[in-house]
Amino acid sequence: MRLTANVPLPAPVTAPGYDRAAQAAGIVHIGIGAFHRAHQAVYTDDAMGAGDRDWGIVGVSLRSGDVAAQLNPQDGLYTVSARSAAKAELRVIGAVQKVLVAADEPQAVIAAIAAPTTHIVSFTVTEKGYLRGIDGLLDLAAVRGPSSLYRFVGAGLAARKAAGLPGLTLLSCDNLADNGAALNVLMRQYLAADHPGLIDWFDANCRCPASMIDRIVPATTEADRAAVASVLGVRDEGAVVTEGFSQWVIEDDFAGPRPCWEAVGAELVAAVAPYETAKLRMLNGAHSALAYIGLGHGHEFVHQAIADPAIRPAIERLMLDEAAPTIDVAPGQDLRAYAAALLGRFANPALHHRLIQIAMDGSQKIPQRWLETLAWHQARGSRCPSLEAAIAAWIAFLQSDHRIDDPLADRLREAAAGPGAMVRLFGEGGLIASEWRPDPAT
Ligand code: CS2
Repeated sequence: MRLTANVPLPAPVTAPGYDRAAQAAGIVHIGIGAFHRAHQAVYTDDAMGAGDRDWGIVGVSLRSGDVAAQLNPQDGLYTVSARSAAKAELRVIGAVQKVLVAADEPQAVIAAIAAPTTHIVSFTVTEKGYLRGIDGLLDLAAVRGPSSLYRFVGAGLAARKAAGLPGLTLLSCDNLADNGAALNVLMRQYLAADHPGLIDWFDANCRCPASMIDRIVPATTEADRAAVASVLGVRDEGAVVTEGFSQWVIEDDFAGPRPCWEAVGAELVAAVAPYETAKLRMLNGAHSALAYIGLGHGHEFVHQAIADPAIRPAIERLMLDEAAPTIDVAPGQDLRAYAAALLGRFANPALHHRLIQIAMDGSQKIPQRWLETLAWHQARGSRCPSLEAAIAAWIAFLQSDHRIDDPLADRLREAAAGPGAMVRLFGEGGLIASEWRPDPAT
């Protein structure tokens, strides 16, 4: 038996506290992976539970039918398990109404974006999903391909304009530097190529707020699904497992209505940059360093790598001595406390967060996680021994027998082989655009 709206839930499991069937869909979310289900969908479920209405989510997968096959037979329902060493809290989330697979039903995706009830299109498509070339600009060949969010959003916006409907908020929830402005620039580049008549309307009617999103969400395993089934009494193919911690800081710049997320823990602020930069350079920067250094030491999980006395001090230095000084903090933002909290989160033994999951797509992650910090120090004549060790560990990873899961995999392997790898990767005209220049002797 599967989890559905008709299955009674056992007492410790929290159920949606509102009439799901009565809610209109106000959000289309593109890239409905585990991260969205454990983070933004939970805030939206909480907002509807607190009395806000009509923020149902239509999820979209661009290509894979996996999440649709998990959630559609379950009426969109799934569980979130928040795990620490001490406890696991289980709740059922009701915010997702259905999942569309864009490759199979492109018109349904465009119709959802163009629906009068839709006010927000949000994204968790990962760094590579924005289809930027090495120069950071939109890869115009890739945007015409099957993994392109742009075609669907462009067609949906064109339909809204033609119908005289209001514009939309396009909300990036990915770990890009200045994600809102980045999406805005890329979207305008796409419109200039395929819908030039839409640009003025887009500028006048749409908004792309920045956001900092934070919750550690390892890929769900079969053991996780079995543990959830043992509590629920039925199978939940869409189950996600995460930590107790969750944070969302959003630039308060919306084109129209939005859920009252601030009533349920999100922070709506004028400027996200201090939080986003701290998160990218400290949390994600440490994560990627733990991944490559940890794998080099034979570890499998984040909690093992951070417990290793040969690794932990370098990670502390990376956060406090290398990343923290580069951040222009907001009033009241305490980076020492932030680093201490991050060390505690990384140590969570109940999460089983695989280093190899974090190691994927290094070419897309390393610029905002490491290179901006390195460049800041280089401009001031200081060095970053921990980040330099992390770079060396990445190169060793590229030279190793590990499968390289990265859109630039073949070119990275080639560039990393043999002496001079640093310069081929990060030097003038190298594979990774960088303001930081490695020592030519390396
Ligand atoms: C991780 C992130 O996989 C990765 O690259 O660094 O997914 C990280 O777990 C999240 O950003 C935490 O909010």
